[in-house]
Amino acid sequence: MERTFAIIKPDAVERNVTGKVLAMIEAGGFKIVGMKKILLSRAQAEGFYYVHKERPFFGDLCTFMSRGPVIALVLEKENAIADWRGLMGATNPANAEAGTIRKELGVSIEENTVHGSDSPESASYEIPYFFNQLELV
Ligand code: YYY
Ligand code: MG
Repeated sequence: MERTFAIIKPDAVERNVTGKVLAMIEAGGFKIVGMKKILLSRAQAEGFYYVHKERPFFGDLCTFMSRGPVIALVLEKENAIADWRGLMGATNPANAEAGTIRKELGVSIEENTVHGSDSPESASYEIPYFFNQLELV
């Protein structure tokens, strides 16, 4: 079994579609082993996305991610990291495949509804950024 880290981003929480995302996660065969609602500070968003700190979109991304609450999740499944990236769809919802979360619910390349770890290394950073071991069940 593999674990990955996911976020339901502020655009989805604002539009009351967290339940739709969670239903797609469960229908996709993922077990939710950790879940919490949190309002990130600007500094916490910057720390989470530090790998992108030199990118031109970094400032806007951190403003967006801290503008309202998010749902942080740890998902478990065989091949969870790759399978969750597949269910999310391409970064830009306009390029995402039908049936993916970003295609169905995404608004724009920035407000693209969900985050997912892109490798075991990023999952190892992102999961403990949000959860301690007692919160993963
Ligand atoms: O992993 P993923 O979320 O699909 O994309 P990343 O390349 O890691 O970028 C993180 C995040 O940054 C993306 O979900 C939206 C935002 N972003 C953006 O606003 N504009 C871009 N040109 C690229 C990414
Ligand atoms: Mg990424």
